[in-house]
Amino acid sequence: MTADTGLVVAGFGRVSLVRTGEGLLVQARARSRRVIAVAGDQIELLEGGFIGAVAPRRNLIARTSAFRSKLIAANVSQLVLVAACEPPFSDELLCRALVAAHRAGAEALIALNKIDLKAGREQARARLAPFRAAGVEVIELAAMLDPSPLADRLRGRRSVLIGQSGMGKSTLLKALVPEAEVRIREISAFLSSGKQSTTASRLYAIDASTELIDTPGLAEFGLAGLSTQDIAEGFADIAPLAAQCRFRDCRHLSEPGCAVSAAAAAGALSTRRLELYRRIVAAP
Ligand SMILES: Nc1nc2c(ncn2[C@@H]2O[C@H](COP(=O)(O)OP(=O)(O)OP(=O)(O)O)[C@@H](O)[C@H]2O)c(=O)[nH]1
Ligand SMILES: [Mg+2]
Ligand SMILES: [Zn+2]
Repeated sequence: MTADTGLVVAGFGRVSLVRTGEGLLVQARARSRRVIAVAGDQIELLEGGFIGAVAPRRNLIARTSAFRSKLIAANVSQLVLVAACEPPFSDELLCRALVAAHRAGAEALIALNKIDLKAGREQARARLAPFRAAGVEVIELAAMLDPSPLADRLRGRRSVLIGQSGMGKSTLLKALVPEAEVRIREISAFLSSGKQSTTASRLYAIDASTELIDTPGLAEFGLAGLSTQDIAEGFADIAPLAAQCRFRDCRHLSEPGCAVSAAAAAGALSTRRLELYRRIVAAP
């Protein structure tokens, strides 16, 4: 048997849509129930349309509850967290995705979309101010008018669009991917052909070295399994303060000598950031 390698463009359970080395799109099926591939996975493609093995991952973005884990994408270089002026977005969800990005060793930035909408714009900016203060890059744009502010930031990377439903992820994708309609139709045909859910992530090429993954809107981003320390490290403003806490295992809840609590009390750390950190620690 000859083994070729392929890139998973969309995966659902045991079935995946795979781009072969020659650039063809083929459907492939895992032989084992234990093999689950997701967009961004490199797989071994066997004769007969079978998936041999999933190559070791550089990283895996997944959201995890106490009951199950949902794969979002594999081997990504950055997360683009899409928020919008309208409808309102959850800053807690953004925090959670930033923790996941940090944990995965991926870069992350926030794209504030629909900046053409005056309603909600100042409120959205205010909600993002604590993120900017923490050093998170925020790009403002209107996907429908001009997606170019994001284009530069994507070049040469594999990025995954993450955000709540209605934020404009797919609109961004359509504006950034050449021949997007054709590419979307190819993948949609596959996803609707079998029993596969239409809620899989989908990978698109912008150019030879630039890829963008569209994902279904999410309302929750569970971080079950992450320790308090893991979560603190995902907060770029809290992590450096933690080194100055009296106790090395300080959770920054109500411990004496906590430098994080002190910074918030002194106004050096946004109280909203601390509140979100504590909320996530309480129920990761
Ligand atoms: N005014 C305005 N509307 C936009 C912009 N970008 C997207 N929209 C609209 O926002 C709505 C939602 O956009 P989608 O791209 O479908 O959002 P999504 O994030 O992919 O949503 P899900 O697939 O449900 O997760 C659509 O009606 C878009 O036309 C923008 O820059 N300005
Ligand atoms: Mg969409
Ligand atoms: Zn502390």
